[in-house]
Amino acid sequence: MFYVIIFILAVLTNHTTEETEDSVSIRDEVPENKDSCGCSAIKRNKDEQLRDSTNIQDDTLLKPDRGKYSSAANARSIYPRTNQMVFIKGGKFMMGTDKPVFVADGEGPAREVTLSDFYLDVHEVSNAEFELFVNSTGYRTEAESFGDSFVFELLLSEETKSGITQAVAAAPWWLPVKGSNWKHPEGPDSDIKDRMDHPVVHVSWNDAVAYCNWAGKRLPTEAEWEYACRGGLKGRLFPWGNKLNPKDKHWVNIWQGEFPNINTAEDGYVGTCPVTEFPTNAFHLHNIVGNVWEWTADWWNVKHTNTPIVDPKGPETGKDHVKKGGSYLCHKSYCYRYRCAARSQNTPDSSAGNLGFRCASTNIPEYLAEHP
Ligand SMILES: *[C@@H]1O[C@H](CO)[C@@H](O)[C@H](O)[C@H]1NC(C)=O
Ligand SMILES: [Ca+2]
Ligand SMILES: [Ca+2]
Repeated sequence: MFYVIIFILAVLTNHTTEETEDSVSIRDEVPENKDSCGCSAIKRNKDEQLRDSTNIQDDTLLKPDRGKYSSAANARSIYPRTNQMVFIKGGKFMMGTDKPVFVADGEGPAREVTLSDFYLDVHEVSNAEFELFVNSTGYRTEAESFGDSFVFELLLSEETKSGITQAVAAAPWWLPVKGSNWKHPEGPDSDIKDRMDHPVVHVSWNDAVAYCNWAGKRLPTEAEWEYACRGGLKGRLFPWGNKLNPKDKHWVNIWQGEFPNINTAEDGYVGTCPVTEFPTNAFHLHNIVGNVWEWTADWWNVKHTNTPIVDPKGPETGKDHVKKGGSYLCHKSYCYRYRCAARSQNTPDSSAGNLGFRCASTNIPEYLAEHP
């Protein structure tokens, strides 16, 4: 009886002004066994894998002299540039939620966070931008050094699939594919020629940090990322509100159909989409949820106090880094993590075909200020 009343109340409020995150989660049921997307299962096992020792990164690449590389970051490219940043005025917001969908992920409690002003990339970093970085630095990603990366099974050719014997136990749809990296997202028989404007994938946290340093930027903190995701809205699930498809439109690149076997791609994309696709939120950000997961600077932990905090940077140290936003593989039944409060984690050297990043900055790099 109790539940019936709540249900009716929820339906009645459906057509009033937008509900809060709390009221939505009562009506909008999520299956109980939904924690099984394997979002964080795709990790390198350091004991079993050896990096190709002839390709150890030059440490100076990871901590470059910013001035040295920033002009290269503004070099000409035959591709449309996607490195624009938007100014985000700091302020106070509620980070996390008191109605977590995945309690074990540390989505709660809702806590007051105050942030200083910052800048954030309008788009996920694209293949074209990443190629510019590699062209001017000779950088080699960790997936290239390790010789493999994780790819979602349905995206692989039969030939590539036939050569694979292991899978990820917790998430058998993820396969470690030899020769897959940012230039060959689904293995050696694939390339990025027709998706230079798609987000770069198969980049580790370490790769993302190297890129952002080169561009005179840095990774956003988790708090900055979430504040940006919420776009000034209070207590909403998504960057645009609480309904997934307002105006009967698709607002995000996720999975439609039945995970993990049938992707109907009603939103137009089975895999990644161009970084400029889908409507922006109020802060002018594209694909802040969906398309690809985005690395943040913070180490992962799941215990938060609700003491108000200013410019939090996460734990001092840890094993995994926080990633936010979900990806084109997320479906509500398995990975309802395309919500601003949702989070997941991976080791700093892990990479996969649905994990990318965007950069933040405290001050806008000079080359971008000069060329708005
Ligand atoms: C990187 O260099 C290659 C080879 O010179 C060139 O074909 C490509 O267009 C460059 N990429 C970008 C993004 O400028
Ligand atoms: Ca899709
Ligand atoms: Ca994204």
